[in-house]
Amino acid sequence: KKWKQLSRLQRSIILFLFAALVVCGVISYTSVGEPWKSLTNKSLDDQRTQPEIPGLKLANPAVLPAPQKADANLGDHPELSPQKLPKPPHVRRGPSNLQIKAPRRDVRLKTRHDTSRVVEEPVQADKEEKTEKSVISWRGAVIEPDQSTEPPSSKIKEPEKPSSVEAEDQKEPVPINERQIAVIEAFRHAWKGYKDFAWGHDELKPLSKSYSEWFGLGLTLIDALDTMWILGLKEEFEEARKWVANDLVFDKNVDVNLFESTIRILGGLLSTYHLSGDSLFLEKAKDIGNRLMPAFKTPSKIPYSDVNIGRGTAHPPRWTSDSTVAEVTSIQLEFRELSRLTGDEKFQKAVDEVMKHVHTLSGKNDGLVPMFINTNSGQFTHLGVYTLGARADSYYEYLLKQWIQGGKKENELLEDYMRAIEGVKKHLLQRSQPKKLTFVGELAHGHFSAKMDHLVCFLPGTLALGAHNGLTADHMKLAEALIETCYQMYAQVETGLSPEIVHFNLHAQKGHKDVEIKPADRHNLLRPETVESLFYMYRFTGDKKYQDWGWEILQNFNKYTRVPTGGYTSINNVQNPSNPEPRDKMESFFLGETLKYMFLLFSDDIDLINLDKYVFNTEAHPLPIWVPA
Ligand code: DMJ
Repeated sequence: KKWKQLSRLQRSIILFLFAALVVCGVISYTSVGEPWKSLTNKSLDDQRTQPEIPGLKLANPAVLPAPQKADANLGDHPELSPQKLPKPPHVRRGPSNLQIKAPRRDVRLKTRHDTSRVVEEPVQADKEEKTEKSVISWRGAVIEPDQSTEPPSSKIKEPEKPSSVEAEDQKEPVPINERQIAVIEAFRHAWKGYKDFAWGHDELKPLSKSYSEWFGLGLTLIDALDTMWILGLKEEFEEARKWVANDLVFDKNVDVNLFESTIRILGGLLSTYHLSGDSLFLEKAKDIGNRLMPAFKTPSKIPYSDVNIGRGTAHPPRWTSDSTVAEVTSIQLEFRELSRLTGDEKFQKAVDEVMKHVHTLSGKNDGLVPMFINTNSGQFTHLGVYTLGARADSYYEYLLKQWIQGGKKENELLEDYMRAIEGVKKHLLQRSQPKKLTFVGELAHGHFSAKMDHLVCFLPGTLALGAHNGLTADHMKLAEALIETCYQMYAQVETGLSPEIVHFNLHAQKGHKDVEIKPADRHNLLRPETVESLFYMYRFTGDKKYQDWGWEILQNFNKYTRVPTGGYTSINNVQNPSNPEPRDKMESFFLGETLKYMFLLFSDDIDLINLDKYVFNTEAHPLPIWVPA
């Protein structure tokens, strides 16, 4: 009745107000019912949930996805956690984190003992993409970051995000296979020994169930960090991370070898930082990097071999003022990367100066370098002896790898590398009898020696990497010939394991193989070089024989070097299968390199450390390639 009494205008106003109220109500209901709409407007920091690992730092809060609980439905293998599907970030800064990607599926082992089956678990991609939660995750490992990390500053130009990353994010990850599972099992066995008897110490002595110290810095643990990440061993990684956070102290009155601590500790920390995005590792890398710098305070700026990292003093070995050529020229990848990450140019400057100086030195023989260099004069010493083995090996490796790391612009490095390979062809290559294996010998004052260190077996992999990066196809041919030789260094021996050094027969003799072994050389230290090269060869050719050769080697390591109570041991005699004479030592590179390269060799996933994005240091720690702008 009252409504009818109202004028037309009054009725219209009331209707309008009512309509407005209805519209407002709908809007406010929508924003409560679909919380992601309002979340997207919040800052990333507001969206973060509490991290599970205290102190785990996020490398770059601005661009990495926020953490999410990742422990639902872990099944038999909580360590191989299912990965959630983070929305791929479109901009990446700071550490490359090129391996932090958004897999569309997770791979889990079905049971601990059933090694023959691998189960793929579909991830509800669409559903999860709608949530704003995500994890820093990569392969099997899922690590939840802390909120409070400063992004690493970088005055030096940062690498661009490789163009393939977006496409790669859409790819299905490749399931791990039986052979990779066998590597995980071997790693766990080695780790058990280290954990039970040598935790926090440098090396495991698996037979005496104790340890040895070299620098007293938990060398094996640090060397193994990125291997655990790559193998997806989350629990082991977290436990080791805790040790790094709470117990790794560099302020110690100890002498360390500059080269060994750079490639194993600095390299290991940097690569773990890149893979995990956890700034703890960058902080530790900065600390050790700074403490190693006194080594460069020499009259020639060629670094001393040893540094006291607590006192800040450095010195050459007691008996000489020489340093080893390989040692002073194989620390560059790590120090250059440290400069890029910290913005502090002093690290790169120091190591670049060494390379520039060595580039100009006389005493080379068609690009081949002597083994020693004097820290006072800066000149090569002990001229006339040339090898690709001990004391020179990684000089050649790092020429190529620095060139790749720097975006293939530093021509002097490439020139020196190309010249050196020509030098190898001209002076050091020969063929053995009866199998006509191509091998790399040594030259001493004009005399050729048919001696080849197992260390030289890095070369096929390096040659293949060069060819992959556009260098001459000849290098690939040579790589193919040399990897066959390295394999024969295993296959022609009674245990199927290579000795430290072989001598090749240059003349056919009845009943003699190509490979001869002297009693002093018949030990095996669980070295990685052949497996490393097999990995490169398989990546670049897809020829399964390289995987099969690596598989044979793994089985022989298991047969002759595995210690039942945990760990693997170096052996003294590869020629005696009934008593290989265990030496009671597991070198850190067995976990840092040998098992990592095994796992990668058996993988068919080229994005499992993509070689167009990463370059491995000489201790198998992957560092990002800086892509030119
Ligand atoms: C490792 O420390 C490195 O690979 C180095 O370049 C050579 N020696 C060992 C492994 O054999």
